[in-house]
Amino acid sequence: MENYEEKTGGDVLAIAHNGNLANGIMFPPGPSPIEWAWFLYPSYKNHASLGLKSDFRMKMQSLIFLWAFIALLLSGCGSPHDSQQNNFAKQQRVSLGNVFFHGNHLPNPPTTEELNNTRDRVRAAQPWERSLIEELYPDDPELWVYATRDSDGDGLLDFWVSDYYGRFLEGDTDLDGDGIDNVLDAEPFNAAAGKQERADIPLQADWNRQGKPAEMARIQRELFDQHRILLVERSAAFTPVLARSVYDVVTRVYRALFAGNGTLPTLRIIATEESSLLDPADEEGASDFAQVLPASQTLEIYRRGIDAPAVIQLGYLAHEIAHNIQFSYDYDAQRQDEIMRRNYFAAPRFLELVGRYGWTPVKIELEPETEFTLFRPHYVVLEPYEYLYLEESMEQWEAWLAAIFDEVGEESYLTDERITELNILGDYSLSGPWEWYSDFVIAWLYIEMLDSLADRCPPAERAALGEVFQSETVAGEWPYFRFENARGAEVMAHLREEYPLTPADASYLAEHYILTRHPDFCPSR
Ligand SMILES: [Ca+2]
Ligand SMILES: [Ca+2]
Ligand SMILES: [Ca+2]
Repeated sequence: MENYEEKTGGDVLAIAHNGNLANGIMFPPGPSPIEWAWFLYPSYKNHASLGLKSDFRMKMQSLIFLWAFIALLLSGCGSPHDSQQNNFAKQQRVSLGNVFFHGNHLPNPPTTEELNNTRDRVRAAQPWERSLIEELYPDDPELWVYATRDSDGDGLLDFWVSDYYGRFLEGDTDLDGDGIDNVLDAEPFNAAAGKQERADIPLQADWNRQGKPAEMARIQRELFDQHRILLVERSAAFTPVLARSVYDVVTRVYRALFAGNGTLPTLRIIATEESSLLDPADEEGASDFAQVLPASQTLEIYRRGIDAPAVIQLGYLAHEIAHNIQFSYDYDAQRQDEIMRRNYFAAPRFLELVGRYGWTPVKIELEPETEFTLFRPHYVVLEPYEYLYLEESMEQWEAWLAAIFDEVGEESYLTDERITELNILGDYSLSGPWEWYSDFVIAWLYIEMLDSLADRCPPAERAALGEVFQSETVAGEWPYFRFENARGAEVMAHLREEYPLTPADASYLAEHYILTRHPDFCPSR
C-alpha cells in the first residue's frame, strides 16, 4: 500500500481490497490524475472491485501496445493485429447502432473532405488529445470524424466518448438540430426527417406498440407523460421486474419529489445497455450496475443491474437518482451548458449541503491536460476540488480502512466498532461526497423499509431479518457496504425530511422487496 502510494504520488484511486494493487499500477502518461477522480464516475459499483477504472486504461494501453508489437513480429504473414483491430472497429460501429435506441441509424459516413480535415485537426491537436484519440480508434479516421463532429454547428459535439475503449455516448441531445431529441427522433442524423407532431414516445421505443406486457407499457407511458422520463432499450432489454423497480423508485421512494406530475430537470432518460464498456464480454465492466451521465441527463443500467434482485435494483436506482438530485441542486441552463460543452462541474449548493456533515472541498488547480477541444472524453471531469472528510483526505481514509481490514479480516471488517461508531457504510462511500450521499440514500431506504415492519413484527425478529437481509442479500451483491452502519448518523434526519416515505409506501416496499426474498420473517397478521 505504502509502496503503491509512493509510486502514484498519493493519488490512489484503486480501493484497498483490490488484488491488482499489488502490482503498483501507475497512472499512464497523459491527462493528470484528476480525470480519474471518483466524482462524476457515479456508477454504483461492486464494492469488491472499486478503482478498476484506472486499471482499464492501463490494460487498454498495453493491449494496443501488444497488438502493435505482434503486428510488427508477424507483419506479412496474416496479421492478427488487423483482425483484432477489425473486430474492435466493428464493435464500435455496432455500438453506434444502439447509441440512442435499439437499432438507430448510423451516423452519415464522412465525406473525403471531412476525413481530410479531421486528419489535419488530429495532427494539429494538443499532444494528449491526439494520443488519446489515436489510442481509442487506432488507424480509423472515420471514427475520428464521428468523435469530433458537430452536425448542427452549435458547439456541442454529436458524441462523447468513453475514455475506456472509446464507446460512443450521446453528446448533443438533438444533434441534427431539428428540435426533436435524438431519443425521440426516428431519424436522429437527418434534420429533414423523423419529426413528430409533438414530443411523444416514438414508434421505435413505444412498448405498447412493440407488444410488451401491458404493465411495462403502462409504466413507460406514465413515467413519460407525467414525469418526462423516457425508459428506452439500447443494447439490452428491460425486464418487467426492472421496469417495476424503476417505477417504484420514482413514484414511491421519491414520491414527494415527483408529486403532482413533478419532473427532475437532470433526469430525462433511463436506458438499458449490456455494458458500460464497449465489449459486453469484457470482465472489467461486468461489475457495473448503473451510471448517471449528467451531460445527457441519462441513467444507464447495465447487465449486472438488469439481472440483480429487485431489492438491489431498488437500492442502486435510489442511489443513482440521488446523483440526479445532487446535480439538480445546482442546475441552471448555464451550468448544464458548461457540463455539456466541457464536463465542467460547479456545485456550490450541493457542497454546502454535504459541508454540514463533515465534507470540505479543497480547491485545486486543473492541469492543462484536462482541457479537451477536439473531442470529449467522458471521464475527464473538470471539477476543481479534492475533498476532505472529517479533515482527512480520501487516501488517508482508504489507508485507515485497509489497516482495519488487514487487522480484523473480512468477516468483522464493517462491524468493527471503529467503523460503526463513525457511521461509515463502506469503502465506496468514502470515495467522495457524491457517493457518500448516494450510499446513505440506500441505507436510509433499507432502514425505513425494515422499520416499517414494526407494527407486525417484534423487535428481535426485525433485527434478525435485518441481519439476514444484510448478510445474504445485500452483501451478496455489495460485500463492502453495510447499511445498518447508517443508524444514528446525522445525515439520516436530512434524508427523512428531504424524501419523506409515507408509511404505506415503506410497508409496501418492505413487503414486495424484502419479505418476498426472506419469507420466513414477519408474516402478515
Ligand atoms: Ca451540435
Ligand atoms: Ca433531432
Ligand atoms: Ca431528425
